[in-house]
Amino acid sequence: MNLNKPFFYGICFASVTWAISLYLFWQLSKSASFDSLTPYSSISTQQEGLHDNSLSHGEYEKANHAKDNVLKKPNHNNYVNSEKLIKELQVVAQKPKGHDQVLTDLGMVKTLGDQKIRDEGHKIHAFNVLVSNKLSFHREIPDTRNNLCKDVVYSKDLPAASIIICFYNEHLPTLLRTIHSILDRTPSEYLEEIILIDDYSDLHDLHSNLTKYINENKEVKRRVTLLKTERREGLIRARMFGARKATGEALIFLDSHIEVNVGWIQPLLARIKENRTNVAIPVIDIINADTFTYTSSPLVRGGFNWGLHFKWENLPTGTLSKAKDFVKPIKSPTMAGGLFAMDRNYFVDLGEYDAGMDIWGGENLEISFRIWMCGGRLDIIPCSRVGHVFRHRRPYGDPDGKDTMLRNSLRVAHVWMDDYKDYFLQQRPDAKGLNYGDVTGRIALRRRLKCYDFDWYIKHVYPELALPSDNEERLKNKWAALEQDKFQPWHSRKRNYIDQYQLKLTNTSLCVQSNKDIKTKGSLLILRSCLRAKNQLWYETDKSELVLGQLLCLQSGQPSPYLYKCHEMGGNQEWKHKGENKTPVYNIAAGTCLGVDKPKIGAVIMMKLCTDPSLNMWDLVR
Ligand code: UD2
Ligand code: MN
Repeated sequence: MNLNKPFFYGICFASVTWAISLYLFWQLSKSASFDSLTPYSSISTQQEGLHDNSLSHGEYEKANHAKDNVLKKPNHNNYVNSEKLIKELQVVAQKPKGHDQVLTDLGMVKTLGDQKIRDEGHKIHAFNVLVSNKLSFHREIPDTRNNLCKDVVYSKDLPAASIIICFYNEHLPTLLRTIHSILDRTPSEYLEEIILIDDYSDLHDLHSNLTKYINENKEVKRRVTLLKTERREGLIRARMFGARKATGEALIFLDSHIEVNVGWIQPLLARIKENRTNVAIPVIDIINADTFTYTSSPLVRGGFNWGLHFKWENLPTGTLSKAKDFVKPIKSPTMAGGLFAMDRNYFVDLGEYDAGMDIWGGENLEISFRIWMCGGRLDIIPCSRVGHVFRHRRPYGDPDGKDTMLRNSLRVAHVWMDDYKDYFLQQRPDAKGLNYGDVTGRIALRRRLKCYDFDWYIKHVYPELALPSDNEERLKNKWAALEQDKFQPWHSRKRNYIDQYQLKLTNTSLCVQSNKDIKTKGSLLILRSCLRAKNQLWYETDKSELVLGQLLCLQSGQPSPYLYKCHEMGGNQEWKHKGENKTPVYNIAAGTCLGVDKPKIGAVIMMKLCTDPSLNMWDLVR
């Protein structure tokens, strides 16, 4: 880069000043933002806020049918059972010291080089590699188990596990953090081995760098076996490939971008030891894809809809009525797919996976139906917690461009669902005529295992599932059973405003205003002459959101921020400033600041490097 020296020193000076001022600011505001890791912190004010990505209920249903489906985060709003007990028992996780400061600072884009790493990382991995690159492989995460879990004593005599992790083009530091979290938090007597399966990744140097890392680290080398498939198999066959090499008594499947929490493995293994046909799922905590903050997930269970998309749902009424219910296994009709523990021989006896399935999707419902219908059971284990990076989109597809989720789901429907498959086919008319390959082997398996039929599964395992044929009365009862419609005190919870001001560009009389009406989602922001009007009045919440006219939140975007429904999940709606005049306004997820190209009326507000003080300093006009 051709930078002249004064300019370069100027940038350095500005970054240092900016970093110091942010640090001071966060020191001051630490206590105010401290509870952002508690389960109650992400409770939205409205029912619509329920689901991830600020979708309304209708939009959520639509998104569930969207072709490019990704696994969505479980949402804290799903808490419905015995509020008081939950408050007492559910963790208020303590953040490791300095947690927030470290994370926000790491996300800051300080140079054009940072920007490039961030943007390219987003394209390939769909998460913030800039932050992940800088985090320790051994970082501390909050212990999100409830207090009762901490007192449970498990037998020492537990089966040892082979951990199977397949990956395609995974971000190396994130994968290494996955591995180290396992090595750091798993007593060695329970860890038979970690088997990594590189599913024919084509990312430059990934395989060789990983091989080198393993060879250079004794402890890693002793525990980890790295395999590579001979062609891109997809996660289903790649997992089977790994599982067949495993020697541990138990198998634990994990994704390649996770961090296991304290004491995660014992409750899973203990559950398998009770009965070899028990399949155990940890609670999947949330690692924010924008910031890598680790937060606790609520106790919810797995369900599905008739588009055969997995969904999180409320626990049935009464599931959490006594304290001990918070450590007991929770029956789950389905699993999300990525993280579960199972006896190895039972996995084989039950027919592994459907090897006719490609790349991604559907295998989680297939194995869930198969477990329940063929004599096993599936439970979520509240005392085992594993964090997973939930992405907003899947950054890869099928090499031939097929919709593998649809094809795989068709196989599920034809093998396992009997007449109920018609509901799926009605939902997905585009599945008609699609070649789903040969399923005779899987039908023979079902016969050999003498499995119950799908009607049994619906009636005994998932009676709460709404059927398209249900009348209004029956639907109401089913929803009531899941407490979906009951009074939920937090729905009336007000957003907590802590400040209000106009954002005026320093040394001008121009303020940030919505380009369109303040009710318009997606509206950009522009500079206008300052006027004490609703479309210039920002309300700051205790979650560091900026809500224009108490309606929509300011959300970072590329290249410009815009107004969007408040999702209360932080990240792209989380803004930091010094609380006084001449402050940058920094977005946590973007790592950049509010700024403009020129200080003139009509200039569009953009996300800019925080290091250019002339066009990104703001006065807070209260
Ligand atoms: C969820 C599951 C995931 C899987 C999927 C449905 C969790 C936390 N994750 O989606 O495990 O069950 O639903 O199929 O429950 N991979 C390969 N080869 C490929 C594609 C993916 O090895 O061709 C790896 C990938 O690197 C990752 C794992 O498979 O480690 C799961 O993929 P994902 O993270 O994209 O899936 P996710 O979490 O959206
Ligand atoms: Mn994943």
